[in-house]
Amino acid sequence: MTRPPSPPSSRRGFLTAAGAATAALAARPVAASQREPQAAAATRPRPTASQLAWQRDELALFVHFTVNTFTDKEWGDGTESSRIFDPVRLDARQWASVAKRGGFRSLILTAKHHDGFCLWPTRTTDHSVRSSPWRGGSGDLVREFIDACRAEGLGAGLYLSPWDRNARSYGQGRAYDDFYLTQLEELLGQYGPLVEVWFDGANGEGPNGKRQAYDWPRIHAAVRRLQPKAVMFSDSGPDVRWIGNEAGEAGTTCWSSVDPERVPRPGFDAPWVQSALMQGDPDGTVWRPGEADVSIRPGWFWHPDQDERVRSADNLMRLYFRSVGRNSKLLLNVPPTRDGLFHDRDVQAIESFGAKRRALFDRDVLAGGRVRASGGSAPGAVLDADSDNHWRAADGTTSGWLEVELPAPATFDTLRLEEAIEAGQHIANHRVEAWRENRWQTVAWGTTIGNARLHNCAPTTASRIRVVMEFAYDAPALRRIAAYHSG
Ligand code: FUL
Repeated sequence: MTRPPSPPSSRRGFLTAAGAATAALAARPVAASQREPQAAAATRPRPTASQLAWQRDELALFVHFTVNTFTDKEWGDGTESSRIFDPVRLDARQWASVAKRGGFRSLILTAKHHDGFCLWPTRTTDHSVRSSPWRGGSGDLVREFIDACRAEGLGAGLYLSPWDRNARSYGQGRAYDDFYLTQLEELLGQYGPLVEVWFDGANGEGPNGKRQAYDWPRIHAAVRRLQPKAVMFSDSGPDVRWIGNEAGEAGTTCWSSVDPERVPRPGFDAPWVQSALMQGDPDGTVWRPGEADVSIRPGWFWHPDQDERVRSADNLMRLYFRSVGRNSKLLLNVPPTRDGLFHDRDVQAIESFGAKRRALFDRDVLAGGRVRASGGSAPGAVLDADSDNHWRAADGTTSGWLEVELPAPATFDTLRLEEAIEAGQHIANHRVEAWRENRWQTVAWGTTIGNARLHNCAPTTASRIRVVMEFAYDAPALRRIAAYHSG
């Protein structure tokens, strides 16, 4: 969520460095005595059905495409001619089928970026595909995109930049609000159900040198009215929050609850914003899980000189561990080329990322084990991948453990834990131990779990492993414990 005047690259660099420092701090174990729960258990926030489904999808693909693709820029200034937009081989079905093969469950398209060029034939301006040579001026890229997502059974989302460097009314208050709302209503009303609406925080000057104060309450109300099941993304939600950096990394401690006062609106800047977004707040009053957006290339848009700088599949696996594996959702940007297709290198990286993930998580070595727990109900549910059931410690407890005993020793180097977050996120620390040399040895540990927590650990062979949770804000509940071997 880059904001002017900082150029995107410098902000990204700053955030990455700061992220490392935050992660180091957060890695310290939380002493139970230092954190007393402030929200009573019954009032702790919990996800809506849409927020839960959104997070369980884990992976979404971002598609940045506009006149910038043809001018080799990251931010257009709004003076670009529509005539330059001509992606002669454009095929949104390629985008969706690559996404599908890579294991992504939805795609989000920049229907309008800061330059104001609209990828659908809007009634609000001539600055759109209608005045471009593409499809003879009769194309609708949003329609093609949505049809392609549907054909693959994937969710579709749209990005409509509030900052518009082309619109004459930008910066004039109500006149631009009306213009923006009409665009939003076209997008939300004409293309069927959307899973996500993406609001960028950038708020620069328009063609008349003025800045617009966006009417967020009106914007949010329109989305709720027209797309009640879609989640709204921005720095400050209301449904899902930016993770605080463009490196695709959640904090090693990451709560889905937040204190809404700390980041009150999109584009808000203050020294605490990054850590508030990366880590969330265990005492937060609002459920607002994090989305980690990052590009597969250095830029958000395609630039010919970045074809050699596409992230590798291993790099994407690392990102997966640092986003999805830290209770966040990964939104990975893949920018189409001037042809309107993903570049071969990007396609290869996405497909091989998909293959690597499938191979790593193919066989849970704990399957078939026996589970005992410190108390509570249904411990065996944590080994059942096909069930939505979960183990929950007895009411009133704020700690617990689960032990899995296998018929024969198994080797693993990767762990996946899932908290049953339907009733909120409560677990503040956890440790995974293996019984070796006649004692429990810690193989991995951390703070929050949330929707998913992934750990790499040294290759370990054992027939008994246990997960210990020393402090939770309410009875700990786990949906899944799984272990895998990458070898
Ligand atoms: C930022 C924008 O300025 C970038 O161009 C990009 O769209 C990124 C995802 O968000 O705020």
